Amino acid sequence: MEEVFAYPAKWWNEAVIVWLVVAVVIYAVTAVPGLYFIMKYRFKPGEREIGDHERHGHWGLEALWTIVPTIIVLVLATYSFAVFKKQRTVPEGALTLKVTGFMWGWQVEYLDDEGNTVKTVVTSYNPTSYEAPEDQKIVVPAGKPIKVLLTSMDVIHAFYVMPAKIVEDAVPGRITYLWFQINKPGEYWVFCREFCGTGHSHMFAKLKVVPPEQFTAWLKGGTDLAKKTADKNI
Ligand SMILES: [Cu+2]
Repeated sequence: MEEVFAYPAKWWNEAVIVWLVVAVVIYAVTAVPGLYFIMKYRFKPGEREIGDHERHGHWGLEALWTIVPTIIVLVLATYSFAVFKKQRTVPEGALTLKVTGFMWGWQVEYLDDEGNTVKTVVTSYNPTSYEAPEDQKIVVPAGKPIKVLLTSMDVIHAFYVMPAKIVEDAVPGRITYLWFQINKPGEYWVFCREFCGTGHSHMFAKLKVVPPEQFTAWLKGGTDLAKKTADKNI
């Protein structure tokens, strides 16, 4: 069985396939006969002129093309709502981060079970490079659900966790949330995805996904994550 890379990315990818297949099939069963009928019933001089427009209804056909699309719409709506529900329901045992956007960076607070901040990472604006210093990387454990509480200090930003394909607005004076889980350790991008000013295009951060033991060590104050990571060569 193929290992799942990230949630909710997995469900989006599936949803795209489902919608694409339905759309292509509907296109085929409507457009292809459509083209055929355009040719078959096109106007020919002397044919079907005045008084020659009798219409015959067909109840079976009418019922078919009312019932079948209704079923398709209901199935897609139910399926899509189930995906939406999964994407909005944070799994048990999630690690909680409080992320505050500002022009132009992110302040990431790691909260314990009581909601106290145990560690803070602040990313900064870097107009000249796409590298991030080690102490500005947002470190999270692999294979664990991460809940992100979002807000903003100034204007509306949006926290986009690219590998997990999830985004949510960070609005001043309000707390929004999202959750994600990435199973494969590595370094990934987080972007601001709401145009928030001249520094917007550089409002990115590196998300560093590490094995859970390494994460625990890092959270306990170990600032030697860079060294450990290099030693283990991941
Ligand atoms: Cu922003």
